[in-house]
Amino acid sequence: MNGAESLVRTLLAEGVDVCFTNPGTSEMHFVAALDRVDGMRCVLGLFEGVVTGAADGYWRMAERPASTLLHLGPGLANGLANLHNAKKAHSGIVNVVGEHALAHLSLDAPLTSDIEAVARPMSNWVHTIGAPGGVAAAARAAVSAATTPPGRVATLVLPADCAWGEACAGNVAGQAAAGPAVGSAGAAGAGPGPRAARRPADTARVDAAARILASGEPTLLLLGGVALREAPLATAGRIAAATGCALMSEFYVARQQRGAGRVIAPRVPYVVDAAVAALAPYRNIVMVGCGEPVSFFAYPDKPGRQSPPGCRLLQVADVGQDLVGALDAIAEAVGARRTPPRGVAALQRPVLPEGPMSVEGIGQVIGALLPEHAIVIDEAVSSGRSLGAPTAQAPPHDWLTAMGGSIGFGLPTAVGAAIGAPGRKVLALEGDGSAMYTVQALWTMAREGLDVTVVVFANRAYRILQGEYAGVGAGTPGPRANHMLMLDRPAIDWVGMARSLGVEAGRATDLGTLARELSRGLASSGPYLVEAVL
Ligand SMILES: Cc1ncc(C[n+]2csc(CCOP(=O)(O)OP(=O)(O)O)c2C)c(N)n1
Repeated sequence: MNGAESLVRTLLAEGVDVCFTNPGTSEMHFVAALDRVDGMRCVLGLFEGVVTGAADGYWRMAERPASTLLHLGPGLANGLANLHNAKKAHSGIVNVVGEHALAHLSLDAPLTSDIEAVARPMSNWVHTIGAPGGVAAAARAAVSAATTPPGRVATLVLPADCAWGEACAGNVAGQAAAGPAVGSAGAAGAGPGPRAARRPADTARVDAAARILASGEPTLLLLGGVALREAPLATAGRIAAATGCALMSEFYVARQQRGAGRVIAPRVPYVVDAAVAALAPYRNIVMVGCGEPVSFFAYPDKPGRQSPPGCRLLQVADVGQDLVGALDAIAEAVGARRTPPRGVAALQRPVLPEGPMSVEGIGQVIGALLPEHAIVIDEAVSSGRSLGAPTAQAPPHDWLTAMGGSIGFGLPTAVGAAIGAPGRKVLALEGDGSAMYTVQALWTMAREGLDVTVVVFANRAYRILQGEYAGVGAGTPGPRANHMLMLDRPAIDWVGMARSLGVEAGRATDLGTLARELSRGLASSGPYLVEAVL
């Protein structure tokens, strides 16, 4: 067995059975191993940003890592923006990056680069394999790193000679020949190695939080990470009922469970003035699974910290700690364990609107039609400003956003979410500018027959940047500046684009047609794209 086959077998033994790929010559032995080893679902992406974004979406829904296969430094570099989003979202990913054979590196062939240097900023763990016999142990260590709570980006560099060289048959079962910090647990066929548990919350912080919450002072309980799942949200709702505190979630959410039956935790607004106003009433902010609310960017004359002056901030647990346990302990301490939760959403959909396209109307259409257990990928940018309220009482669903703010996240993440949660409808809401970054994902949706409905909000502009332009104090854009913010010449034909990539599509220019087109997409079991012209 060669090193590449040992890698595939070890990943499978560790429970990693999906690989998003975009290979090249140096990865051909990994590709060849796929024909010899059963069980790895391989999904081709036509750009590495699709590959890495898909791995992010997969983790968020499947709650276990996928692997990626990337071609040397440039392939990895193409995937970095979505690895940045994944790292900020604390998604576990095992990147496998091909490298030249070790003896070839000194020749400085065209694709030679410092792969570890490229990997490091967007990875939590990086390791280059030194010998074929070290592949299995390194792969196990990579999976262990990726699954360390809350979830980490692990990048494993696989030199071509380590892929084609003989890895002794027993190696899958675990003798490391070379390489640092590569643990020894777990044999092929014996199931995955041990996984790190979440660290418990500090009891002194839990007690301090309980005292603050019970004080009667205006207090906000701010939630992030897995505290935004149904059960911990219900616990937060009990705490709110018992203490009178308010509940919110951080602005960007890796995965928030919302809709009927779930406790409502509105997101802190994006716009600084709105965020500052939303947080102004509170003397205390108690944080579980997130940090303090800060502005996305610095603006002249606007605060970076959004909490009011003098507000007491207490982080009970960071995103990698036991958030369920932390909330349970607070509930116990404030006597809320059996209190019915406050703020549970009742099922109430908006009425389907008619008339010209508007941001408010879009929210109502989505709220009226969102299927039960849908997975919403929200990269609607300015067109998504009014999605929160009209979907809060829709049937239960999950909401995913780009934690790292790097656009081009939505379509790839939809691919990964669909593969990570089969049987659930994925609805990707996309600004047209954002969708263009990783539009190749549509082809993967078509090829894999994924159940994804995409709505592209074709305002033919980087609309949000027109507001940001004024926000940073640059005034009103002149014609040359505006030229950098408009996408209307030429206008992108999204229906033609989708069809050329194998995805059926339709166009809507008013709310009634949007509802019909969205219904059509949601009724189909494969991918469908709606171009919503604003
Ligand atoms: C990788 C990356 N490049 C650039 C940006 C800056 N940026 C933020 S929003 C935006 C435009 C988004 O346009 P679109 O998706 O059409 O949404 P709209 O603003 O029109 O609602 C850009 C370019 C970014 N966030 N990430």
